[in-house]
Amino acid sequence: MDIKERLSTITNMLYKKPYSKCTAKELWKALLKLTQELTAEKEVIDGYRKVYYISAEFLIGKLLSNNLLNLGIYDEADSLCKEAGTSLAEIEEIEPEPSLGNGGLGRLAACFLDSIATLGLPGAGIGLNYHFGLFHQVFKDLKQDAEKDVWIEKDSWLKKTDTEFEVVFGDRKIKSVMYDIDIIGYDGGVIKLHLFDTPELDEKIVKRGIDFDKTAIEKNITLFLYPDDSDDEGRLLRVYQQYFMVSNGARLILKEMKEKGYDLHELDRHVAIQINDTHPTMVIPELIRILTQEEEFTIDEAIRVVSRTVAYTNHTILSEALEKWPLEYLEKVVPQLIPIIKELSNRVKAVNKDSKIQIIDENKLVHMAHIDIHYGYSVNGVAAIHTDILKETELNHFYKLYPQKFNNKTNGITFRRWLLLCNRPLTALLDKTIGIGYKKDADKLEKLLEYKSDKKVLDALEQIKKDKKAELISYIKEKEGVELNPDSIFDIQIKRLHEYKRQQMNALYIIHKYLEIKAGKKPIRPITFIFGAKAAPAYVIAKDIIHLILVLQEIVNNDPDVNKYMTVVMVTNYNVSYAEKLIPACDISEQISLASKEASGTSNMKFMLNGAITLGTDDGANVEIHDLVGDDNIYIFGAKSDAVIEHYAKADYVSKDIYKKSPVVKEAVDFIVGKQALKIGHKENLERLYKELLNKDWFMTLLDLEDYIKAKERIFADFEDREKWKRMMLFNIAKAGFFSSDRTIAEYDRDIWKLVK
Ligand code: 26V
Repeated sequence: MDIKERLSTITNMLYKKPYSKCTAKELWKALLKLTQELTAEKEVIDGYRKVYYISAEFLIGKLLSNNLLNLGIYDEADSLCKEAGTSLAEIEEIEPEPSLGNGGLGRLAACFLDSIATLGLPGAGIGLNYHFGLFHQVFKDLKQDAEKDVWIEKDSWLKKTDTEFEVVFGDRKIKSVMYDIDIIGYDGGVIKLHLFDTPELDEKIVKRGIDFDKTAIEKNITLFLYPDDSDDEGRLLRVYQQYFMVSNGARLILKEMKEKGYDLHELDRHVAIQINDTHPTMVIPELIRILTQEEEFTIDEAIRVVSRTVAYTNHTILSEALEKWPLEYLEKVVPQLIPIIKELSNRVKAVNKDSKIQIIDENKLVHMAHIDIHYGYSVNGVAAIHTDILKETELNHFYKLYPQKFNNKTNGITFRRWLLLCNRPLTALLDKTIGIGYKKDADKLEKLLEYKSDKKVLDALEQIKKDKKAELISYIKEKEGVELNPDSIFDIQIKRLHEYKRQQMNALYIIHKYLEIKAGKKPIRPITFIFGAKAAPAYVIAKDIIHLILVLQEIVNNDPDVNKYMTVVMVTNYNVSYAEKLIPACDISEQISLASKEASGTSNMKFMLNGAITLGTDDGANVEIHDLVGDDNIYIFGAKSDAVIEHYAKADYVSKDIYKKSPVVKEAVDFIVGKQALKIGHKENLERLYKELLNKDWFMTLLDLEDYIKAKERIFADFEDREKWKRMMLFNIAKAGFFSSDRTIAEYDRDIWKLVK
């Protein structure tokens, strides 16, 4: 039966009418059902050895278009929708976006599942089913406000399974139930994302915004991702969540081993467990506990087999983000793990007294990453420079102990979502010029270089960018009520809000430009500055930075002297679907983290693939982009990571000195607490941010500001050399193949998982 007939059968059954008479909402449900039926007919990839990717986040995005594409029926489904007077793009607006992640770490996990399924590798994801996700961002009074993000509807991709466990904590037991989401590979098989939840959850305990009783654990455990951890109750809840995730995960893995008739003593032969950052670390003591207490392993046997099964990925060098739990929290929440954790700690101490590598430190803090490194068989960073910094600086003591465990796996992105789906015109152009081979083998994108002097192709690239800008303009007009100029340069920074990513530096540039225009120095071409970012609700300065950007948006966009030349917009509730609209429309990709601090970045890769030019520091994967495209096709500025690391080591960075020395810097910083800003914004927020920049500036914004301003002037000027710019676009697209997550996953498999025999 073909797709058309099958859709008809479904709509007749559901709505007693043909698909051509259905509304967009009805078609969404019918296509969901059709996709689920087609998926059920496919085989779930299995094998002798399987990887379990355990992660607190899976930022999978909307799935309908992605699944239809990967099933090879996108175009057909789209034309059927058109017969009904709608389109897949329109239906996509109805589909809720699963809110199961925060930023790059979660999106990476999603790209990885897509590639695992596409490459036909036996694997699964294990995580939690947060009912209200991270949070839904709204702006009120020029400030971020957080609301619950309701994404689960009656008809959804989630399928309840009959897998149920009971998770035992020190002070309670909580029932669990497993939900599955099918992950469909591109022209490939199916794997499962297992999301654990509890039937005891009570959504009604969320009162105002995202407030709820943090002590009612069984009612709240899967309500939110990263609940506020500014107090003990919040931090304890995070430990409950983590143990809930790994205890269920461990049970599932062992259950599958047994069902396949494997001997648990051979766990390491059949299973690789990839620990995505430290959130799932407790899976190590938990597996050891189960094997010793329930499976008659000796402690030596259990430690040995588990250590050969788990591998750890580090995603940050920021010390405040490396989890350390007070032992007393763990004693309360998971007392059964305490003897194991102490045993693991004692074994380390027995052979090495170095305080830097201990699991339990002198303050009775348990260093989760240290458990992973001592008792895992692989430790990887996520970009070349990041892995080098881990080896040479942050984790140097561990590297000296276990050099063989350390390896790099430069991140990647799935080209299905970040090219084939979000930029269909560019995909069509590539198909026409270089053929379709790049869809299975991303390195083939390099063939595009043959067209570097082909006027038709270069003009087509420019036209696609224009069209994508036009689409974004109408979307932003509708969502944010802001009018953008189609002839302006689109300069975009979209990522979690964090001081090290330095959205505040971009804001200071905007102030600088605003003042220049006010003084009569007009830019050759108007510029549109776009931001998208959520700040953790307890991260005060991050929220102050959002406030500053929203204040600037008001000032700039309402100033008739200026708004012809520049516009600022911070989009509301930035998420995966917003990214899919922003990235293809971008001219300048802002990747301006303080060198050494951005482990990799992945939006830099998405932008590059869509023909945006990177303006960035020598950090994360920017370094590899730079190596690939060469000096002529990227704009790199600012202090290098070595210099930054040295500043920290010597503690010799004083932001006030730069402020005093540089009139340009001073003028921009002073604007934050000047009359104009205070008239619109809040004194408390603006003054706090001003003081932070002057007296601390831990992420060295002022250090790079002047250089950043120069680099921006250079890139804006070059935008006017249209021939040069189009060539740069082409170069970036052609060289992006390396960043396919298919390559990354093939490397994980080759070096760490070894799934293919
Ligand atoms: C988490 C937190 C949470 C509390 C507040 C401070 C803070 C700072 C950083 C983090 C980062 C957690 C790990 C993470 O998300 N890392 C990101 O992983 C991406 C995928 O590897 C990578 O591209 C990004 O560079 C990296 O920041």
